[in-house]
Amino acid sequence: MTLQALLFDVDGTLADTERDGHRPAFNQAFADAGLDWHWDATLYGKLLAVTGGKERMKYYIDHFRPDYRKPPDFDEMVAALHLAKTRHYSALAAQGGIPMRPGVKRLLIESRAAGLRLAIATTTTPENVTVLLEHSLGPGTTDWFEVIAAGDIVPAKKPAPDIYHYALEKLGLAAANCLAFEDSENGLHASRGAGLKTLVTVNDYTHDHDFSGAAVVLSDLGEPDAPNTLIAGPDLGRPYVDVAYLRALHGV
Ligand code: XBP
Ligand code: MG
Repeated sequence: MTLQALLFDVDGTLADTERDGHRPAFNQAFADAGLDWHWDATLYGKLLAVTGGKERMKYYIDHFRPDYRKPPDFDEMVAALHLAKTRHYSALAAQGGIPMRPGVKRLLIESRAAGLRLAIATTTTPENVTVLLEHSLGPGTTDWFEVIAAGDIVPAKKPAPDIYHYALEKLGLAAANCLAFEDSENGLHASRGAGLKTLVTVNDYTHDHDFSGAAVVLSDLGEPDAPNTLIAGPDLGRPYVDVAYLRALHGV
């Protein structure tokens, strides 16, 4: 089976969005609403067990704020907070505050030149993907991705495989012709659940996750002048991920 397409997670994989974007955006939305909700980095790391910002806010109240009395319109309140948070996230991304991780832009350019098809499979809100790509990857780069499968478009978010099944269906490809790129345990469960061989790059929030089932675990995608670190899996003898590396990994 030949390698034909690459499916990328967004948050934590394309960019360190949880650190640079989502957490500050949530806190700004809470402050705007006059709420005494504040997510520091440690608490946020725990809350990341739940994917989806709306679901994460509900999880926070249910598991960390027994003191908080939900108003009758709590679901509507969470939805409104999430819209505000997404506005703050977009502003942060539009200011260029959420840079691509090492090797991401290089690999995307190389992969396009090699004729590999590109797709996104993410839990985050579609608007967040567009604003991040436009401002951190470059103007018009959303067009590089044939499929942008994001957010509430599927009934169940990661670790459910739904978003990857949706992306594969839109691509019209079998999982065996693709590689997935992820950063977290939830993400890996989702991609593996869809039968996808998966390359994991870790970050501060996910380096201690269980990545059993990943094809390889790396510190990042690396650059010619900034080699990455192999954390688990085959040593393909290349200090950074390029198309030749992907073809070799896919063939392993
Ligand atoms: C990460 C998520 C998202 C973001 C927040 O998604 O779980 O919920 O944390 O974005 P992925 P929203 O790693 O699959 O890209 O607030 O828009 O959900
Ligand atoms: Mg992720």
